[in-house]
Amino acid sequence: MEDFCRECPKIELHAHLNGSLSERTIQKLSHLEGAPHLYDEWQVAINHGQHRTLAECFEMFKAVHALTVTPEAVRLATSDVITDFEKDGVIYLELRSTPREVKGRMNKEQYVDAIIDAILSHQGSIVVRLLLSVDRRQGPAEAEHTLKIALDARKKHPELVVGLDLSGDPTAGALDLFLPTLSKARDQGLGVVVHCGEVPNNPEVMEMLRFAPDRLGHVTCLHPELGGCQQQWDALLASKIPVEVCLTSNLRCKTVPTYEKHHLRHLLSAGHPVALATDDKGVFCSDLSAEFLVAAKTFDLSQHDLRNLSLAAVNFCLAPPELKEKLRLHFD
Ligand code: 6MZ
Repeated sequence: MEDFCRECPKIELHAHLNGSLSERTIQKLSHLEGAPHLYDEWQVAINHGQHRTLAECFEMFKAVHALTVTPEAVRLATSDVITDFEKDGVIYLELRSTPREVKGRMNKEQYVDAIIDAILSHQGSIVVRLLLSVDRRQGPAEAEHTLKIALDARKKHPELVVGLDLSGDPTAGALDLFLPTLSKARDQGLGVVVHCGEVPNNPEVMEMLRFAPDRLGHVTCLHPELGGCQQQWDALLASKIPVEVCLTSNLRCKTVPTYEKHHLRHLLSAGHPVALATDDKGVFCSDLSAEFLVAAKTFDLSQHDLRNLSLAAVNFCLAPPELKEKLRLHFD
């Protein structure tokens, strides 16, 4: 089963760039920055993907952000992450990242250009697409700036920049602040994906479902057994919006108590569209094959079930029909 999970073609739809850096990449970046102590600090902080609260997970991102501070570092990080996913059998990757400015070293446009540069210069067969993330800790003006960067980048690389993501600390900000920007993105033909219900928040969840993004991330606290309520869960199932499921991330952030109690069980039994994803493979010490294996072991899935799950994720890619057709051929 382990070999099957690795060899099965996979579609990764929920991966944050800075959360996805491997130990080797962190080591290279700390050398590049001339600051080996940053690698040591990261090693102590990561402690092999130990379980920590969601708030502590967000502290981890600071340790990584201290290393991706120049266009050169961002290029290296992106290039390594793409290679990691390709080695893991991922044939299509939607990578997302929050444009970041580092005073005196790079602005947000240069940050995004560096990612695009790395994607374009990657030699391999994996197809990579980019979404820009709006961080909930930001305000509406910054969200608008991110949308502008996405639209400008799409003008230059129409196939490559495919959407906007709303992510960041789920206890910060309010959906209302960002809905105008997300609506504009949709009107401009960008895909919109939204982190939903990582912490219990009934009014916001219902508002997100009404907004109907292309995909929802996590939906952790919607089921009545996980801090949600029947009304929310029923609304999710009725919406048929595909869910990006991040098993290990949810477990390690302690938003689900065990794999067995993960809401994937209920999503599968309802036949709801789902795509397994890593979220932050570096921070949670996982990869997509490992997520497949956990799903198989926990929910008693056969190789046939896993193949179908992986193939179904093609339907939810922010990609044109011709590309989806090409991806499906890998499964034959
Ligand atoms: C919400 C998350 C996240 O954008 O700097 N991020 N947002 N929930 C999660 N679940 C654990 N994991 C990552 O990658 C890191 C950023 O992605 C978001 C956070 O805003 C984090 O700072 P980038 O490439």
